[in-house]
Amino acid sequence: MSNEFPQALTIAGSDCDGSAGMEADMNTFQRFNVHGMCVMTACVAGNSYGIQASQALPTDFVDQEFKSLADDFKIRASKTGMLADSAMIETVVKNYQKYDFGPLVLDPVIITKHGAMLLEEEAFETLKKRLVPLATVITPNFYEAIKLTGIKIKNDADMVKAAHILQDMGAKNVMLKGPHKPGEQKEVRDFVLLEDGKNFWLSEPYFETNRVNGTGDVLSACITAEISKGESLEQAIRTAKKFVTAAISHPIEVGHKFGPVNHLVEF
Ligand code: PXL
Repeated sequence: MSNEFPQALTIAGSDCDGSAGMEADMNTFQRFNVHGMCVMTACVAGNSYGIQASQALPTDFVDQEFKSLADDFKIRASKTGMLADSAMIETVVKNYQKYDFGPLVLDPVIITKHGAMLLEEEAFETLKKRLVPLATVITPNFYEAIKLTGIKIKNDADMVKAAHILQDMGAKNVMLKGPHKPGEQKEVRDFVLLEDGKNFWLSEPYFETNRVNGTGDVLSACITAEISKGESLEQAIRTAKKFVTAAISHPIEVGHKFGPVNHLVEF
């Protein structure tokens, strides 16, 4: 077997309702014609009303997941999602440094849009010190950028400043997602700062909906899928922004409250 088909990895938690986490990542990998694999870090019991319970997996089991994949596959790009706690971050760092799993897309999953914590507070420092320096690209949302940089982000200049701080913390490239203010805005603007200093804004229309579960997961999974196929990071970021906008603006009817974005949207 030649093992050359594009292969991508998500290191993430499972969300049992399929809207976010590992399931959203795997759907997105498939949508972009990449063979997806997953190192599962945690399991979340949840639905469109919220999260009811979550459980981190034993780190020695996670070690074995990495080894099993490394022993057989040729993973060309990886992403992280929910990492739960410091011990899990350390496990991911150790394994990512041990094996060659390609560029790393770091989606710093901290809290859901509805306030459920997906990373323990004491793990922020571990994330900043140990994982951010390994990131090929970091894709924080507005709230996560505030948490990671410690600055108040009130305007475009603050977003630019935050992106530079994240780069100074060791992330090679930054895609910082702009705020969403229901009723107040016509577009969602993200700021991108690349390793060579090139920077630009990406803007797409704002679509008012409560079906946005998994938005960040789908965005970072799309970037991962595209770079696993050899696409440039800049083009992968541009594609991901367009795809997420399409996935949000063509909602599907599942669940009673906060539904998922449409992973299968025509694109
Ligand atoms: O979308 C963030 C996220 C990531 N990973 C898991 C989740 C969620 C949100 O619910 O459950 C496992």
